[in-house]
Parts: sequence; structure tokens; C-alpha cells
Amino acid sequence: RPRVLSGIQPTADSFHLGNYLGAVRNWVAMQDTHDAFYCVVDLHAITAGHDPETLRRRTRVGAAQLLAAGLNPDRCTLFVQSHVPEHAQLAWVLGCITGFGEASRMTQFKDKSSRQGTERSSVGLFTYPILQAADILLYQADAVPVGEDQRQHLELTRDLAQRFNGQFGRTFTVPSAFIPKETAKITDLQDPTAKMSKSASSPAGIIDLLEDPARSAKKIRSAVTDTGREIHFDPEAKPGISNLLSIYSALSGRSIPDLEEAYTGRGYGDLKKDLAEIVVEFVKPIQERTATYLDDPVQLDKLLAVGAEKARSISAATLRTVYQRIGFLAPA
Ligand code: AQP
Repeated sequence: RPRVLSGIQPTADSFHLGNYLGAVRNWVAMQDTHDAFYCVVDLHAITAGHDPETLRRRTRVGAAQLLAAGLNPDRCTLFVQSHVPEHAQLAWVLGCITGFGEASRMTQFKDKSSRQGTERSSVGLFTYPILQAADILLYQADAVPVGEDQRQHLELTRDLAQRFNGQFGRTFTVPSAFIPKETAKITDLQDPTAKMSKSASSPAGIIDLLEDPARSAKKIRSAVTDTGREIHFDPEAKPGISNLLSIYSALSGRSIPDLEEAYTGRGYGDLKKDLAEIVVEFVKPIQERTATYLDDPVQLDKLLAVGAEKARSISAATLRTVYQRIGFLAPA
């Protein structure tokens, strides 16, 4: 079976619909077709400032949400990144074959650092994509299911894998990004040209999976839509309605042309009302299951410890090869 790896940051009290449709939904599907490794990337979550207790809570809530969304520990390996020390170890090595100019071209760093002020941004935020490359390459992943915002980081990962292989002998699988077009970028409900984002969206622009469903319904009903009245998928001319159609299609399994036809002659209000109901029905069971997992944190932590052990059996072997190839003296 081909291998898949992906991760998600515990940087909010809940994941949002963009995280789910862009990434997590595909993680669930790929459990059946791939040897699947998924992690809550807490090392990444400290790159932009954080509170320790909040991070610990969000890490558990994140893992619980992933299980509630459909990850099954019998069919995939779910773990917390900091439980597997090889991630940080490989990141150092990869950092030493990454050009400073190359790292400086990462647009996510430019966006996030400009929000925080470059002077105040951490070096960790700058080297974030190198740690992400380590996450992926440690497991020899063939595929990495992510949203469109991660495409450039995936390109860097591929470049680093090829560079390392070229210099030190074939060590890493060169991974491919898996970014299905339809849900690659779920946009902000209030600013439909920007991505829905934990850190950048306003509360009205983002649907959190764990928020009060009545609140989500209200946000959908107040989503910014476009001039005109026709319900037609056209992300350039009608970004608001197109975003709602993408969400509707992904959650209902109905194709976009089918929805366009069903809503011919009907108004934006009808579409929003129906989608609000679909979203509510979708999040309710996820919320219930998340609460069940969180009711038993000891069991949840055990499950994550088993995941980390499984992950380490792969990551430790890769790191050993890397250390040997680059010429580190093996401890006697
Ligand atoms: N709006 C989105 N549409 C589609 N996919 C998305 N993803 C994020 N936002 C969207 C995908 O979700 C996965 C996990 O994301 P992350 O936790 O690594 O954080 P991120 O990509 O940086 O997303 P956010 O919400 O903007 O978080 P913050 O604000 O903490 O940086 C990834 O696969 C991502 O592509």
C-alpha cells in the first residue's frame, strides 16, 4: 500500500470547515487505500506564540476531533508530533541543506510574519516548512493530502528530498501533494476571496466544527454573497456563492451542476437556508463523538501513545539511515 502522511495544528479550540473539507475528509478516505499516518502537529503550533495550558488542551481536543471526524486508530496511525523526537531531529538536518533564499520565498511565512510584524516573528515560524518537510519525509510518504495553501511547502519538501537523495544517496521517497480541486480552498464567509483560517478569519467568517450549531447556521445565512441573483458556480465572478456551493456539494455528495439545476430560479436565501441545515446535521454527531473521546482523557492519551510508538518504528529507522548517510559517527 502507498503511504500517506498529514498533520494539523492545534492552534484553535476547534478545527474549521476548511480544515475538514480541505484535508481531514481526505485523511478519513485514505485510511482505506493507504498506510496512513496522521499527526497533531504541536511543534508547529508554538511558532507564533501560545499559552502552555491552552496548547495541551487543544492538542487533546484536536486528536478527539480527528477521531470524531472518522479516523480509526485500527486503520491509521494517529499521534502527537512532539511524542516523536525524530521530527525535530530530521528538521535540523534538512535545515542545513535548505537555502536561506529558498526558505525566504515561502509565501505563508510572508503572510503570517507581515500580520505579526517581521521583526517580532520567530525563527521557528521561518523554518516551519522545513519541519513540515521532516514530518513527511520521515515516513517515506507517497501522498500528502492538504489544502491549496500548502502546495508551496510540498514543493519545498520534494526539492529537499531530491537534493538529499542526490547528495547522499537515495534515502527519501519524493512525495506528491494530494489536493482535490473542489475543496482545495474553502473561503472565508465574510471575505470569500480569502481562505477560511483559524488565525486570520473573523469569527463571522469561519465555521468551527465545535461551535454551537445554531451559530454556524446563522453565519451561513449571513455569508457575503455576490451581486446578481443567479446560483451559478463561478469562483472568479461569484466567489461567495461558489464557496457555498463547494461546501454544499462536499457535505451532501451532490454535484455542483446538480445543485445549480436544483436552485434554478430560486434565491440565495433558499440556498443558504438549506446549506445551514446541512451544516448543522453534519457537525452535531462530530460534536457528540468529540465529547465522548474527551470524557475519557486517559484512554485518549493511551491511544495517542500507541500511535506514537507505531510512528517511531518508522521514523527512527529513517533517521538512523539519514545520520549514517550524512556521516554522523554512530554511538558505540
Ligand atoms: N480554508 C481552507 N480550505 C482548504 N483547506 C484548508 N486547510 C486549512 N485551511 C483551509 C488545510 O487544513 C490542514 C490543516 O491546516 P493547519 O492546521 O496546518 O493550518 P493552516 O493551513 O495554516 O490553516 P489555518 O486555518 O489558516 O490555521 P492557522 O491560522 O493556525 O495557520 C492543511 O492541510 C491545510 O491545507
